[in-house]
Amino acid sequence: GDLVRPFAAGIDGASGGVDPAGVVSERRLSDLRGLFRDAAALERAVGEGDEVVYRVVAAPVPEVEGEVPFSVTTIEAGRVGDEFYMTRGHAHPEPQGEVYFGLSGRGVLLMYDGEEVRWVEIRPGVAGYIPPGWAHRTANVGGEPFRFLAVYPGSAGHDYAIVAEGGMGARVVRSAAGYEVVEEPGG
Ligand code: PAN
Ligand code: ZN
Repeated sequence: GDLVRPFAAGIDGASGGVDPAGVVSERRLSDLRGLFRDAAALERAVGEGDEVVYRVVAAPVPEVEGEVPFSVTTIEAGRVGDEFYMTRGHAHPEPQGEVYFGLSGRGVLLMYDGEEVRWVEIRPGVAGYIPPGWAHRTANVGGEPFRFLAVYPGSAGHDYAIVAEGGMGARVVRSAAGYEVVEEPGG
């Protein structure tokens, strides 16, 4: 098919905007059922307004082989029980790497290869590297929106079932120090 023509996109770290933008997607609390440990707290929060947990604004680059799609994710500040607001999480079924780059706020990039859990903190100016084959999820561990740029191969695909069913091997929860990453089988 036709490849995209050269272009530049504005990346607004204060709003999470991408200009020009392609697909924009939003995930609410009700889209995250089954992912947080405290299911009752999640249902209460759904009943109290079902707020948007995160939004992804993609640049207009198609997800096809050869292209390199990129997008900005904004995760709002908040928790379900003790667990910080987070993305659904997925793996790339064509094992290919991905780069995240922090734009604003503070988050944890959690990675899981099915056995080992690894995590890195992402702040503005920090790039996180996700190696091929590692499932990944981000959580906002700060008090303001957490934003990052994601860049990945267009042929990577997205497998959400692997995380929905098998978890990430750990949870990102509030602690006296601010947050901690707690390893938990099936978590
Ligand atoms: C990111 C994620 C984005 C939202 O662009 O897709 O942060 O997370 P979920 O896709 O798990 O809902 C990325 O990793 N793309 O490959
Ligand atoms: Zn990814």
